[in-house]
Amino acid sequence: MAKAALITGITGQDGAYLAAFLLDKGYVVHGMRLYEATPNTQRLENLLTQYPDQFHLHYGDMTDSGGLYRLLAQIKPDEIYNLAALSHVRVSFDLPESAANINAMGTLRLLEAMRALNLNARFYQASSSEMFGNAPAPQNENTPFQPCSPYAASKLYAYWLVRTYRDSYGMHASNGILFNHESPLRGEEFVTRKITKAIADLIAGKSDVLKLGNLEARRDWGHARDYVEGMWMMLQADKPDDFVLATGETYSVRDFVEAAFTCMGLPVFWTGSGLQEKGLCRRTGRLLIEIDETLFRPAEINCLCGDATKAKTQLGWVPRTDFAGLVHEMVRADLDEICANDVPADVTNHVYAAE
Ligand code: NAP
Ligand code: F7E
Repeated sequence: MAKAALITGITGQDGAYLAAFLLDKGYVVHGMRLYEATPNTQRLENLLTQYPDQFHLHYGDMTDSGGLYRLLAQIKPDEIYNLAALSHVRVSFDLPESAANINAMGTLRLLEAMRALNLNARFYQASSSEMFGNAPAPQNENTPFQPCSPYAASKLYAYWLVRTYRDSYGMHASNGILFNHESPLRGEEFVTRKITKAIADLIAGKSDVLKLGNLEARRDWGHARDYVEGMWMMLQADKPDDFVLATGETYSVRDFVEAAFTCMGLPVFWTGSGLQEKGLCRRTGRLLIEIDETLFRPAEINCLCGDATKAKTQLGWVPRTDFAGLVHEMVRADLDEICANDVPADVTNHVYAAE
């Protein structure tokens, strides 16, 4: 019989990639979505059409214990992937109680529902490299955690709960400590997608200047497609455990900006410093990037760079997409989308010729 998986946070970036991956493997996939007056299922439309009998959506909320309990009782999944979260670090400073309620208490509610139902499902927890804070790089499973945002603190609570429930109740519950992973489906409020979308908008004449915060922060950026495979691998292992998934390479936001603009034939040069710094097109002198003080965070993580040796040796996981490939795929996807709609053919031709 086909395995059944429940994915919380199905409408997010990882939810879409993981659903596609599991459906392709023959799973029956149940996705939990928030109730929204205007449905938020754009990332899933193709899958819903392609797998009408295999893919099902249900309302649910990580802050609603009864709903979670009833959903688990109804579906009785073999595997649970807990991806739901208030996942934006900057926003977690504005809504710290929501971050704790959804990310920390929500995980507790889900684990308690499993326990109350005596559900023998395998459990994946979306833990995060943010939990390392400014601990020295490279970070791995043995690096001490130093969370420095409400988001990271909430994720650390959930991380320890998973370990506690695994040790106390014998649950097959694993933490994936994932470093940043991006894709054309990344939310537009995260820096990589903000940049690639801005380039497409700029080329289409829909926007002018891209405003960014801290250009020096360094992140270990991989592709979401590779990382959802790692999530699945963790649940196929005989024993539950905790694994870092990362590429092992780190780049600054500035590096990402330069790579993305260069992809489209718009090489950047920088002038000025601090809040007065600006990025101009090296060919035309056109103003492309400005710094916006409001986009800085109350506390920043300077450098994340993961060591995924454990996942590579024990699970056989490998990230397949490198930084250049990721940047190119994201820029191209945003451009394709905007060019399909409303960019004059001469602009489109010019842009693709520059690739
Ligand atoms: P995302 O795009 O922000 O998706 C988050 C999902 O959670 C969305 O489907 C969202 O629903 C849902 N959600 C928010 N509040 C909820 C609630 N109260 N009840 C139920 N669902 C709720 O995040 P992602 O990038 O796919 O990441 C997936 C998970 O991995 C998250 O837990 C994130 O914290 C973690 N993570 C991500 C990364 C990364 O680089 N992407 C790295 C490490 C860990 P709406 O769409 O309706 O808002
Ligand atoms: O920021 C800097 C910002 O919001 C990356 C989440 O998926 O990964 C993600 O968290 C860096 C930060 O991602 C802007 O200060 C500069 O240093 O894209 P981000 P994040 O905070 O790393 C981790 C692993 C998760 O777990 C999270 O859920 O970019 N930055 N200028 C900016 N960031 C944003 N968003 N917008 C800017 O304009």
